Amino acid sequence: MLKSQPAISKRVLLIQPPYMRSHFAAERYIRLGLGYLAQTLEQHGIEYDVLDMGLGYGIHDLLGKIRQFGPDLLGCSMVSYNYKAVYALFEWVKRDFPSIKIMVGGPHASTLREEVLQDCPSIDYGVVLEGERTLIEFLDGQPVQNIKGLIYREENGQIVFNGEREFIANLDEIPFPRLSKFEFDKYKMRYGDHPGTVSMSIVTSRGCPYLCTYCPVQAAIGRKFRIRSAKNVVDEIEYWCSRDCRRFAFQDDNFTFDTDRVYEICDEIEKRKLKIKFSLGNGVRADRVDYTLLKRMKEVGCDSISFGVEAGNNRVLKVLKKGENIEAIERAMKDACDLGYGVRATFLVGSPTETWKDIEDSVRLALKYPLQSVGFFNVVPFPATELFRYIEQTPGCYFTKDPKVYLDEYGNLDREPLFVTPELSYEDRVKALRYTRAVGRKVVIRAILRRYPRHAWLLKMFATIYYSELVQRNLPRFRLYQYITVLLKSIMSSSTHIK
Ligand code: B12
Ligand code: SF4
Repeated sequence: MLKSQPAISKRVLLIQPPYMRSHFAAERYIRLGLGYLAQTLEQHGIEYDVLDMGLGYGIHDLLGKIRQFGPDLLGCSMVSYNYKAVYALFEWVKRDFPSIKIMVGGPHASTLREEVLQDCPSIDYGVVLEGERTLIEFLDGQPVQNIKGLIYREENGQIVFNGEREFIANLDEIPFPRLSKFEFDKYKMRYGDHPGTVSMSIVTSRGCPYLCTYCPVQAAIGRKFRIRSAKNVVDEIEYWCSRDCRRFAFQDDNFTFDTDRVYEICDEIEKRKLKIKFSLGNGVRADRVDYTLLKRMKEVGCDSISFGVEAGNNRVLKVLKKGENIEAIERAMKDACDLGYGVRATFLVGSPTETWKDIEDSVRLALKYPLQSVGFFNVVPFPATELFRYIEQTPGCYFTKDPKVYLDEYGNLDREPLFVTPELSYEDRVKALRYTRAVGRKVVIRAILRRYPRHAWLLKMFATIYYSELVQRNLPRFRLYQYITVLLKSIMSSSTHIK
């Protein structure tokens, strides 16, 4: 257990930057990384506040908050997307409040490490991987050179990384987020099956032991798989039920890796008579579920599930080191559809060695089962992945853009290939992305028509316009589009999906 210490006099402002350019702008997600840090500060009696700029706050709101709260440390959680705008935000803060120290953590700092401080002189500290213990040691006044997980600048300007710290082995030891300083009401759903309540995200494990070549998760939170016990997880669910939440989203990278634990979680939900709905939207591995487990999860409220399929045949799955085969994937997709789940499948388009024929296999699979939606994603090579190194080192492969540029932009780069391989030219990649987007539209329109057959022609017309290239290319940055997207998503996910 992290030892509780006497109150530390430093004041901390935790922020999540805004992501106004992406379609995530309209959706209000509670940031669990910040939530965990906030709870740890609370446990240690440290004065802190939170500003989630994703709720529509701009630089002037941030400066106002700093003026009013007077923090010594600004702690910011960052993904790489949009990082240049976030660096600009820090420069602004430093101009107006030069004595504030700025610390960044999250996937961007964990992946790019020292480079982050090199590129942005306004950042004083970086934190790699889990932040709870590093932050507390820092606030406790321990010498910076002794704090594992910390990146800092020496007086001569040299940037030093102290090396990774050991992972927290037992996640039950850290308190789950209670979000007392978050503007909780602002995350309430406007539509969906429980409008007026918050759809609560929960993370029940950290890390993933697999070695998929394209995956940024290992760099972001580590390979060592660690869990919270079923009791601890359901304590959190029960806590949120007491605050009126009824819908939950498990955001784990590999929720079903330990299947015994999943059964225990189901039993515990049932034992405590919790009437909830939950989704597994973050890509479950098909080889870590079977019919019995899917059925059990369904019985206690799981109604939608997303499979990270990635490719339509065993050859490409092998190249991606996915560690599962297409037979297992098909079986899981079929079982989930038969059980009445809202099923989503996600694919990569243009993986190393992938050809048109392989892409046709993905398309065939996407159209084979009554899926609720399908995502075909432009492959983004993240630094620190095997895929990134493959493109750097393989003859005939090259990046079409400087990674530093596309990492800032990729949230909106689903039309522009970021690398080329000998098997698939740039032009073919553009065509493949357009083609698979059309398949994605077809799957969603089919799902809408299955759900609402009586309004078929009207819905088909609306969906055809909404999913058209013209709308999808030009309108996502507008508020109205973003609201319609949220509405559409919640309509699609708000029924019980019984066939
Ligand atoms: C859930 C999730 C989302 C959800 C968030 C919903 C929610 N309620 O939280 C949604 C769907 C909104 C989302 C969106 C996006 N996501 Co996302 N997401 C995740 C996921 C699966 C889990 C994040 C999480 O909650 N982890 C649990 C918490 C406890 O861990 P944590 O956030 O990492 O925080 C810990 C440490 O990082 C550190 N830390 C974090 N911040 C700070 C700050 C300070 C000051 C300190 C000291 C420490 C610290 O301490 C925390 C506690 O230990 C991760 C995968 C992963 N494992 O990281 C991808 C991941 C973070 N997402 C990613 C991406 C790319 C995106 C998008 C850009 C996608 C897109 N194409 O637009 C958007 C960005 C929008 C945004 N503002 O974040 C990438 C980031 C890669 C990178 N290097 O930048 C990841 C790694 C996965 C992936 N497959 O690509 N995401
Ligand atoms: S893609 Fe999924 S299974 Fe593969 S390493 Fe990443 S989180 Fe793990």
